[in-house]
Amino acid sequence: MKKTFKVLAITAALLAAVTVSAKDRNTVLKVYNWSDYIAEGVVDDFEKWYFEQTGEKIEVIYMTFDVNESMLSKIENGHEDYDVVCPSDYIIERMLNNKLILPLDFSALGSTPNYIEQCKSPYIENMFRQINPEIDANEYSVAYMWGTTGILYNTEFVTADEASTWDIIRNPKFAGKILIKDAPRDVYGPVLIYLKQEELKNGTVTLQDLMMDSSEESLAAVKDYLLQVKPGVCGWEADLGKEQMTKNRAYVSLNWSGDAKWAMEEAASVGVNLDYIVPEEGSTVWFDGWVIPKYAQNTKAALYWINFMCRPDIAIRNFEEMGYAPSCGAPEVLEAMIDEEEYEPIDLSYFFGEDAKAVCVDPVLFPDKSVIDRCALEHDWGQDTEKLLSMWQDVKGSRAGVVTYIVIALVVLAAAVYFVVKSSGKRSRKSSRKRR
Ligand code: N2P
Repeated sequence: MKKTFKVLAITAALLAAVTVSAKDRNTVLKVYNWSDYIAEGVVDDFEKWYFEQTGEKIEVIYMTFDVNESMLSKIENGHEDYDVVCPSDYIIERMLNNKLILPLDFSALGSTPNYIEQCKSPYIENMFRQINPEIDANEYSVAYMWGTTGILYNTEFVTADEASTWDIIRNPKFAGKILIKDAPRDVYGPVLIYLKQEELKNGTVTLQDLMMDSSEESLAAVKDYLLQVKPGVCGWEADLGKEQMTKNRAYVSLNWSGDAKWAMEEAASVGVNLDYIVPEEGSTVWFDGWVIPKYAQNTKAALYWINFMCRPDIAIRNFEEMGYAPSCGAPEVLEAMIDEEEYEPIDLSYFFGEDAKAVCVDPVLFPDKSVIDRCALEHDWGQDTEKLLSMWQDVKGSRAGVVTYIVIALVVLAAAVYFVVKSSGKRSRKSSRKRR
């Protein structure tokens, strides 16, 4: 999303939020999505399409977040009345556990085509079943985008060998040129996988075990590792990192595959070469899915929104502008991904079905099965999430904290000196007037 568009969208959302209370809630749809996660014009097109389908007017209030946990807190603690939100897998799991989301009633679509059904991919359905072993997340959520977590790197300064291990993020050779995603779980997972690589190899732990591991010992080990990483980090970023990479301001970025894809294309257009690897030790695979929170007030329009996002042409538009892989397994989506001049054939039958045994698709977005097999799904930690968030603050905040205190102390000191000098100046002027 272009910056000006983003500013306009935020301003419009704020203005709309102020006036919404006066409006009939059935004519308003409150969408809460990740930033940089929808193509320009799609929101307007939804409003038109909704009217065509239902004969009812709808105004979308589109709001964005950058961090899963802050989005969740607005709903969990703030009971905000968003109608449709887009959390990641482990947050969907938590929302299911805490009964924060409503089951989807597809019959409410009436005679409108059901694009959700047409979009189904066997892989996505299966992974969604794994989100929560007791409740089938497919009945509560529809995947939007998905991907892996890996290393985006500048091929002029970094070799594929160097980028194929998570150890690269503390490699002193790249100090000052390393970006880390400001997403605690997506950093914790890969670091723990790296630290436990021997145990993974000899089979004493599995990737799945590590995704559930919130033990004090593992939290301390990851914290210790991240404190070694920190001196080389030039930014903990939610969205800006991809652009920094295209401008050569950083050479290594722990990032999501979709940001990597966007950055690789932008960079290529200005002569910068970037590539993306899922390190050999293993990683996480993530899915963001639409859900209707229990405090929603317009569940009908929310369902229509989810359906519209699955319409293949909309899924393709969102992918083409944002770079993230759509979770829609429709043949039109596969067709749009194929580029025989650019990519080698890979087996994507796991995602698109038997016809996709050898298709020329970008492996950054749709990795072949061997990469998927070394990636695991994150799981909710329940109460222990707090421990992770506080560890994350400690790691990111410690040095900045000291610097902040020093700056504050200097400002206070300077102000004190200024007032002392000023008042002694006044006193001496007064006494010299008296003397005259
Ligand atoms: C895009 C956010 C992507 C979220 N700005 C990945 N889980």
